[in-house]
Amino acid sequence: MKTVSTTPFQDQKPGTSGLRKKVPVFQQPNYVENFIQSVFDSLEGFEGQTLVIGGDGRFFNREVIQIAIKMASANGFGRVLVGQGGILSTPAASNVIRKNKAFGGLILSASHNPGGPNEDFGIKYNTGNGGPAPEKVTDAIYARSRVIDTYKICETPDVDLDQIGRVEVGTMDVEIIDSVADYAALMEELFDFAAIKAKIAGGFRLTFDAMHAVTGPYAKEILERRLGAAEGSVKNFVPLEDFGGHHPDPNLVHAKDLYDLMMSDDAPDFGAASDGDGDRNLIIGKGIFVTPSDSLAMLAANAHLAPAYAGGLKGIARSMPTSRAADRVAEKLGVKAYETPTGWKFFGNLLDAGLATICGEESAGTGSDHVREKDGLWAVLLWLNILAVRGESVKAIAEAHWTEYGRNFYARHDYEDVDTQAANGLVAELREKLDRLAGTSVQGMTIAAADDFSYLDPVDGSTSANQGIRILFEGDSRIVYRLSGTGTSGATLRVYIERFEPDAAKHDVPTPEALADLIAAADEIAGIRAKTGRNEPSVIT
Ligand code: VG1
Ligand code: CO
Repeated sequence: MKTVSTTPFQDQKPGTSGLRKKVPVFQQPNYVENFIQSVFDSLEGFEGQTLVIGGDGRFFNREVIQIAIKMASANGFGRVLVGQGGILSTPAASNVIRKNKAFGGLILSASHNPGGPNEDFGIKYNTGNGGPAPEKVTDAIYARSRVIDTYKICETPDVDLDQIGRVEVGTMDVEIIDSVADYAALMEELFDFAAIKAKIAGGFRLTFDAMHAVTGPYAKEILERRLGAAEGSVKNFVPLEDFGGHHPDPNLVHAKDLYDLMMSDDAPDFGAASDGDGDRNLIIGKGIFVTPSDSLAMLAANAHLAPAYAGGLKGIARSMPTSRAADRVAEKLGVKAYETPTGWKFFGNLLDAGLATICGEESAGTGSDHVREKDGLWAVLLWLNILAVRGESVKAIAEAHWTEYGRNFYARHDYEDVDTQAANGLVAELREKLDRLAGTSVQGMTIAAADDFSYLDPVDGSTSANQGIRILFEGDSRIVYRLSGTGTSGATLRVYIERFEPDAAKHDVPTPEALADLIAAADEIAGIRAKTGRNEPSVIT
């Protein structure tokens, strides 16, 4: 074991979901070591305890895992659990942490961002509940990273990550574990596999695009081997270091092939995809795309049809920019609805305290209290369970839902890689005029209220301010503006647009049409075109 002198970096501030940078940034001498040591220095009481390490298999994953193992040993962890080949999906890692009562875990991923020598990498620390470290921990990590002057590492040979079994690194045990087994077992506990299997055996066809990312092995095992989906139902199932050159982002832009197939005449009954690290989900029925916000609401409304949720939900939580469709379900179920800032770390306390059972974000993230991360395959399986029990199509279920609850038309417009100063200026100007907006009218609509979202955590009493600007119109339409905390170049402006339509006769209007006046209002209020120089968003989801 040795202690190495180092000099701090000033840019190791974790964002919405861990530290994310371009690979060459992480490859600077001591960059990875400094950050991992800053994590360890911010924790107390891990001597002799277990640390879980795994990643989404992207470029640089194996190198960082070797460093993390040697540093965990030098810092006094007693045992490290590593997914075989360095692979653990984010929800699977959360499960391994919980199941083994580990002290915490390091998840190596930049999620939906592209991978490769010049693309993105990320490191995230999760606590013993299996969830992303809360802000007080990430703030401490950042503070430490700015002054750190030494790190500890064992000078030992690399561990063979592909060989399941146990080895020693210094005095620490390293166990290479099956990446899929525990997760697949958990899914079998939650859902009615027999019902889904029978449905598939009866001719129900599904397709799942793993996007050459981490869910490939999980989806192959669960959907094809355990549930009997035809071989080939799971596409792009070999995790690649560069995701085949694509963005492993399951949206209508990057999973366009899937979308086109699902809209075609020979579409299967159900289509889905997940992202780089397996925590997101895209759900497309034959001829219908289900927006993530709607999917959250529909899953919550039907969750009782799956064994794990047969006893009902304790509460439903959504991130602030997520549409309010889920709130309407909570109201009907007579349970509480929670509104948190963007990022899964804010759901942890609600789940731990038993206040919420199902959580979701508009960014294709849904999950429950089974782990402390959002979970892509979980959402797919809950949908399949619901479809098996109801015996209706996705389209029929969605339309019936809208008829019952009304429809929240929804879209997110992303302006990527915008000049950072311009983006900050746009938000600053919005903040400055917030107090004067209420009562004014834009595109013929009256603004009822405007604020900058601040969250008071009901469990630990902490406050998180400046979490996004909300413009609420009379009639319950809404525009939200915020800057992304996961990008690695320039700034990304996200504009979230939502309109509630109670009238079932108007539910089949195309979304862009239903939102046209709000889209125009979003530009008028914030001056997006003028300030960013962009005439249209880079991505619409
Ligand atoms: C985005 C999404 C957010 C999600 C986060 C991590 O954050 O908007 O909802 O929790 O990514 O998702 P931001 O700050 O860029 O808007 V993932 O799949 O990285 O783990
Ligand atoms: Co992800």
